Amino acid sequence: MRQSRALIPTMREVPADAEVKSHRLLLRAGYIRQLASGVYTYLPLAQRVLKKAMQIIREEMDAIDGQEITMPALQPAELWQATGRWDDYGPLMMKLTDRHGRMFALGPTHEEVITALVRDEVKSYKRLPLILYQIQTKYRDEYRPRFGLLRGREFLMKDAYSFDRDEEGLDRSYWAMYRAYMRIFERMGIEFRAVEADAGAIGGTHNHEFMVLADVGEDTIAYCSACDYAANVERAEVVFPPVGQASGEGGAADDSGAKMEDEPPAPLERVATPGIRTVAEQAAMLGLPTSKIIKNVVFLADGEPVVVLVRGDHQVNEVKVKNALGVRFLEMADESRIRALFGAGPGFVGPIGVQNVRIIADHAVGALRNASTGANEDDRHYIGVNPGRDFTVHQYGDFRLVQEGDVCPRCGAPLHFAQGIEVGHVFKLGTKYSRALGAVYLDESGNQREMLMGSYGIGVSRVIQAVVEQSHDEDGIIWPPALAPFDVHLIVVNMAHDTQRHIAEGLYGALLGDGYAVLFDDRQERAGVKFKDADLIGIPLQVIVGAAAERGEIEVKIRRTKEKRTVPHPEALETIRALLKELV
Ligand code: 9G3
Repeated sequence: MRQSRALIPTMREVPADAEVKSHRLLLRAGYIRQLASGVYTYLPLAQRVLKKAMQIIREEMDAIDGQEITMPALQPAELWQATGRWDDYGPLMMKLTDRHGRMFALGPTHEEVITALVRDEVKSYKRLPLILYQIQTKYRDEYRPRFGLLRGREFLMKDAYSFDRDEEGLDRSYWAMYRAYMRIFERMGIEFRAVEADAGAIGGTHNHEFMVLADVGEDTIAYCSACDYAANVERAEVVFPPVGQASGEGGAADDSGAKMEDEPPAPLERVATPGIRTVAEQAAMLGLPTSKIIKNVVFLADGEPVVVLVRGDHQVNEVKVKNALGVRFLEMADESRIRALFGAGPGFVGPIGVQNVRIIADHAVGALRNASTGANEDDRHYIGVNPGRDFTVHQYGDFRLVQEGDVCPRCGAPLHFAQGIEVGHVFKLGTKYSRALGAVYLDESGNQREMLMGSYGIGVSRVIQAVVEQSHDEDGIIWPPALAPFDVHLIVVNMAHDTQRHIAEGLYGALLGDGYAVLFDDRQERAGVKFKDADLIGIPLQVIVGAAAERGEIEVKIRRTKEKRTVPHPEALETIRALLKELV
């Protein structure tokens, strides 16, 4: 492609609203342009990257007998009403009415559509297992679209769905898809981790997310230093009692290291704590470590009030709470509701003397002795609080987020933490949709049975920006060769110079003849502009034809390492071919 003809509108300055590096780089390097909030046009360079990503995905889906289809984005409301999900997503689901007044969703995902299709077209066990997939635009009206393609309102997803006879069949499909995802992300040249993910209310152990490790990732993953355990912190289990402690609720030691149960229980006492706003202030005023503060977080679980108790140095894990309560909606109670329930503001809530509110507590709270918590009166707290004696807990459980210092639930080694961008997610769905929509098959004996489903997504437009986030430097993007828009960036320093132009044209023709994709910077631009643009665009290998061409020499530069080599022109092609084999 001759760059003098290409639409690659590079920019020096960047719009202020681009908060992350990868978003800024895709704008500056002329890959994308925003049409509206969370809605982007993929310009030619991005289109070429997407095409390579989709090619890798298609090859790996086809390799496990996935069959590609394309489903509509316009989805009748009736389908979503049949599965009860029409109102589950509120304003996140984009809805429209057609000219006859019929309601439609702009498809955010396709479980309903695919299940209805297979229900109507597949009746016999002979047709199973079946894996269908598509690469298609999805619509989700994010409240605050941000970070460019990482959280858009219209985005490209590969979504696949498997249909099996039974659990064993689903298991085979699930792990075949899992292994295909491993191959896809390896082939893309991405540094990623597959992590256990929250299974939501439908539960089940098999549910993995594929995370691109990057500091701006919105997900936090916990991974083990010794074994291959890795989990989204939303799901990561907390080992209780901490490894090496006595068993049972009384086994925890506070952060002073003293064993809890050694302390004789002190009398319960109400103290004045004027103006306390935070756990830290409460601990400081009462001369206690934060681990001896009992934090009370008030939720409405499907509208019912629940107070969750965790230690002051821990965080509530809302996903674990929601799953344990088995509710559809879990939201924080607002201050007016808290006052109505407890007679005090959020910082002064406590479990003592509380009626008609469900009280659940993280295991670590049960091990506390002589702790402090809210007295359900503004500017008042209790000290000498002892769970069991002073208040009852309806349910103990693992309700906190793992954090630094926690150990691996599999092998006990220390956990490490990293930020990740979710680019893939594989789910076992079971019969959730086949039951709701009646997708059944007849087995060998003519018995009618529900199909078992899995659903498997890759954020295709998201993954290309995640790669940029993970792979760039101060000069611009550094594409892994598998995704680069071109293999070679051929740059002529001075197109008005006959020798340079002649040598470049020769190399261009030869490389195209070899089947390489070449971006040929033939513009009448200053050399500095060309070099800056090349580093910004991020093609893995630059071939520079400049003044040295007079001496029969050209220069090659490896974008990732910035290593430069001067090569005699006659050997240029061989060197470039060898380097491309090394890089690709
Ligand atoms: C909706 C809206 C947003 C949604 C969903 C439904 C996420 C929804 C979960 C999934 C599950 C899998 C197939 C590919 C892999 C992920 N956000 N999810 O179901 F109506 Cl507005 O999409 N779907």
